[in-house]
Amino acid sequence: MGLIDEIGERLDALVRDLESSLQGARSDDDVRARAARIVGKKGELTALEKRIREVPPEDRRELGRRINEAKARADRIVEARLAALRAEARRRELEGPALDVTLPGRPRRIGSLHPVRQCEEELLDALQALGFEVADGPEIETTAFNFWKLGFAPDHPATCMQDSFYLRDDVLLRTHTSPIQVREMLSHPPPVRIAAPGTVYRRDDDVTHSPMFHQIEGLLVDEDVTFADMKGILTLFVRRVFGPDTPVRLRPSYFPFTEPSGEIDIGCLICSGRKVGCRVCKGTGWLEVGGCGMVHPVVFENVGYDPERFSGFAFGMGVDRIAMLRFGIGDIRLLYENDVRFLRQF
Ligand code: 2U9
Repeated sequence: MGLIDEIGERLDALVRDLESSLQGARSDDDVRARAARIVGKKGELTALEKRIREVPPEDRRELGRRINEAKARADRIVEARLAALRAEARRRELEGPALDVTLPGRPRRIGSLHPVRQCEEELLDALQALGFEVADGPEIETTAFNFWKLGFAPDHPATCMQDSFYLRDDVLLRTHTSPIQVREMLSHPPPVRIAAPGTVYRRDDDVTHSPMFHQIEGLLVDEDVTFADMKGILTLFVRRVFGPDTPVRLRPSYFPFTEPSGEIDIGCLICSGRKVGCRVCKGTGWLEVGGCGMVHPVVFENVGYDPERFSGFAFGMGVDRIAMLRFGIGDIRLLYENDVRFLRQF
C-alpha cells in the first residue's frame, strides 16, 4: 500500500472515531472539546495534514483533496451532533411541566408621596385656593438676601457661623424661604401674593429639630392691607387645612422682619381642648403651627417699595413640624431615614 493510501485510510478512521466519540457528547461544549482532539490545532487530523511533505509531489494534489474532504465530513458530523442536541433539549422542554398559570404573581410595591411632601401639597393647595402663587429660589443664598434686606441686626444669632451653614463669608445655605419673597419683590412691583415653599438649613439637631427642614412662607402686599386682613386670611387658610371648626388664636411674638408679629396656634388636634394628660399640646389645648406679622417698613424700603403707600403681611410655617403634628410622629429624624417600614404607614 502506498503512503497516500495509508494516510487516506488513517483519515477515514479519524472521521469514524469522531463520529462515534460525538455520540457520547452531552453538551455543546463537550461536542467542541471532543472535535478539537481530532480537527483542532493540535488534533490528530491536523497532524496527518503535515505529513503531506512526505508524499511525492505528483501525489500531493490527491492527498490534499482527501484531507479537505475528511475535514468537510468532520464539520458536517459536528454540526449534525450540535443540531441533534438542540432538538433533544427542545423536546425535553416541551415534555416537561407546563407553565403554571395559577401561581400568584410577584407583587410590585407601589410607592407613595413622603409625608412631608403630602403636607406641603395640602398647604400649597390651600394657599393657591386663597389666590397665592407659588414662587421659588436658590437654596444657596447671599447674606444680603437671607438677612440684611430682611432687617436682621448684624449681631442677630442666626447670622453667626454657629447657627447657619456658611459656604463663604457672605454666602450660606438659606436659613428660611424669605429670600424668595425678597427676590420676588425686587423684580416685581406690588401687589404681590406669593407662597414660597422650600428646603432650609440651620445648625440644629435633636428630636424636634433637623439641620435640614421644609418651610412654607406666604407674603401679601397691596395698598390698605391690615392686621385684620392677616387674621382673616390666616383663619381661612388654617381651617381649610385642619378643618372648618378648628379654633385659631394669635399670640404676640417677635421677628426682625415683621412688626407687629405673632404666633398662630390651633386647638390641639389630639385632645381637642380637653387638655389634661395630652402629651402633644402638653396640657395647654393649643398647638403652634406658624408665625406671622405685618411686613416691617424697613423691608419695603430695602426692596424699593414705598412703605407709606403699601402694607402687607407675611407668615411662615415648618412643614415637617405640621407633618409630625398631623401624623403623630414624635421624632423628626424618622422623616429622613427613608425606612420603608415607617414610610409605608402614610
Ligand atoms: C419677607 C418679609 C417677611 C415670613 C415669616 C414667620 C413669621 C415665622 C417660622 C415658622 C416656623 C419659621 O419654620 S419656622 O421655624 N416663620 O414665624 N415667617 S413671618 O416673613 C417674611 C418673609 C419674607 C420679605
